[in-house]
Amino acid sequence: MHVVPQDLAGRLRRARHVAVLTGSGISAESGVPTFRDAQTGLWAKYRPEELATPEAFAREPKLVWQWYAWRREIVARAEPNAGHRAIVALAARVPRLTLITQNVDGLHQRAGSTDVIEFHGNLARSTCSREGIVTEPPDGDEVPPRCPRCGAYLRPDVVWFGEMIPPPAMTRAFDAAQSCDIFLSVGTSSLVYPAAALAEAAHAAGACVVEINPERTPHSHFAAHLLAGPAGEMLPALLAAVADAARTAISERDA
Ligand code: BJW
Repeated sequence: MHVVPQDLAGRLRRARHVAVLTGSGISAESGVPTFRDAQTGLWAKYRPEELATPEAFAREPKLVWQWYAWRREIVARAEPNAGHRAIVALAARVPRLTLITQNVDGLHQRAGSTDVIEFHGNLARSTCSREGIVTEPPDGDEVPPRCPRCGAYLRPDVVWFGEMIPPPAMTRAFDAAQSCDIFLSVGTSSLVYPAAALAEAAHAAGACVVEINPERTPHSHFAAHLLAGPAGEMLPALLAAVADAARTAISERDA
């Protein structure tokens, strides 16, 4: 059983707005490899940072499309885990919770989270590489498939290195980071910007930053609390501690 500091549980119980930023670590316990985890099988010889770029797609569209097709299959077989579900339950306990995810796997939505800010897109969707319009791939064997409107290649609707974060996601995420009382950074290496700047903005605005990760990150030094363990265990433990704090507060009020 993981011990959650009592002052953190009390603070979370009283919070008016909680912002949660998740990274690929939260889906690790669902069997989806983290972004920087060693790739397996056919993909072991490629570095993810080199495939997730517009330059790689321009050079080798078939290879990049096939990498995403492989990852789509892994995600389709995966199920949300206790960490995803704990965020759904936490949202029901606090007046306001903003969930921002860097993940492209859609597992938060499948767990029941609504209004998720998808900072880096979603690999289940495809867009036209020329016009940027979200489009269903047509039937056929061509890889990558072509846009039915203009004939350009379709690409996954994700944000690659060097590309802009969708402006509405950027605005909503930074607004939440700057207005929350508590910022939970869950399962992210905090290496990729501008997502990593969200915790920095929350800290600068006076929020209590909590990091949930088995490993330290470049943000650990300013986190008020480090819950060093897997998200699938730490988030349910945090939720249970908040429920305990709420029960204690009620019995003290009624005593
Ligand atoms: C567990 C766990 C368990 C394991 N429980 N935890 C400032 C400084 C330096 C560079 C830049 C900067 N600003 C911008 C840049 C450039 C670049 C960047 O950040 N580079 C860095 C690598 C240095 N950023 C960009 O290019 C961004 N665009 C941009 O800045 O545009 C500017 C612009 C302006 C105007 C015009 C044009 C452009 C875009 C970044 C897009 C990133 N996209 C990706 C790919 C998405 C599609 C895909 O998945 O293929 O997003 S990259 C990849 O990294 C992916 C992830 O969402 C993201 C974050 O990774 P994440 O989730 O943190 O995964 P890992 O693997 O790194 O870490 C997993 C963690 O989980 C670890 O810590 C484990 O310990 C932990 N863990 N098990 C809890 N059970």
